[in-house]
Amino acid sequence: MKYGRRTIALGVMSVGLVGIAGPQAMAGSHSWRINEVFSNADGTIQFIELKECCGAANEIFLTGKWVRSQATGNEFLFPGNLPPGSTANKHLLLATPGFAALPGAPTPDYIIPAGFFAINGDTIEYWFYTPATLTFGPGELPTDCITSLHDGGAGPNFTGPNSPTNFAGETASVDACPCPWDLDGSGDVGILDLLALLAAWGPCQVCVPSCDLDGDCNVGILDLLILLANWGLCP
Ligand SMILES: [Ca+2]
Ligand SMILES: [Ca+2]
Ligand SMILES: [Ca+2]
Repeated sequence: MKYGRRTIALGVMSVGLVGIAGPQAMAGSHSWRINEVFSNADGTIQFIELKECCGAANEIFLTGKWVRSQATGNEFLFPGNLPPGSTANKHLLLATPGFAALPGAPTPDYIIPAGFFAINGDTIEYWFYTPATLTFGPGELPTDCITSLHDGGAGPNFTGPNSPTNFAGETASVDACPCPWDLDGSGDVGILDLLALLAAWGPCQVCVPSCDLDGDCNVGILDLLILLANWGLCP
C-alpha cells in the first residue's frame, strides 16, 4: 500500500500535474484545442500549446490520449489525468528539451522530442477530436525564432509573437535564437564563425539559417561587424 502510493506520487511529480483515478460524471476531454505551435529552423526548439476552448472545468481525462503529428508520425501519450474542476480556459504546454532550456521559458507540462512535428506542413491532432486539429501548409509556420502560428478558430490561422503558456498559467515570449552569431553552434562566437561568414560572403541564396545576421539578404561588412561585436561566449 505504502509503495503503491509512493509510485503514484512519483508519477504525478514527473509531469507536475495531479492524476486521479476513475471517471466522473459530467466530465470529459473533448474541448481541448491545438492552440499554438512554434518551431525554430532545425526543429530542436518546438512547442505545442493546447487550450481548453469553452470554459469547461472537468476536461480532465487525458490518460492515454495522444497528440500526434501526421507528417512525422510522432505521437505523445498523456500519462495522467488533471485535477477535478481545474480545466476551464487553461493551457497545456508540450515542448522539446531545447525549449525547456531557454532562459525565461515557462516550464513545459510535458516533454516531447526534438523534431516532433514537421516544419514544412503538418497536421497536429489531439485524439480523434477533429475540431482540435491544427493544419498548416508549406511556408505557413514561421521559423524566425520569435513568431508562432496560432489557431484561428473558425477563421484562418494567424502568426504573431509566441506566447507559450503552461497549466499553471506561466507564460512568456521566448527568443529561440539567443546566440545567432554562433554560426557553427559551438557555444561561442570565434574564429570558426568568422571563417564561415567569410566563406558565405556575398548575396544570400538561402537566408535562414545563414550568416546574414542583419537580414538584408547579403553577407557583408555589416554582418562582419555584428559578429565581431558579439565575439566570445554566448549569453
Ligand atoms: Ca499561447
Ligand atoms: Ca561558434
Ligand atoms: Ca547582411
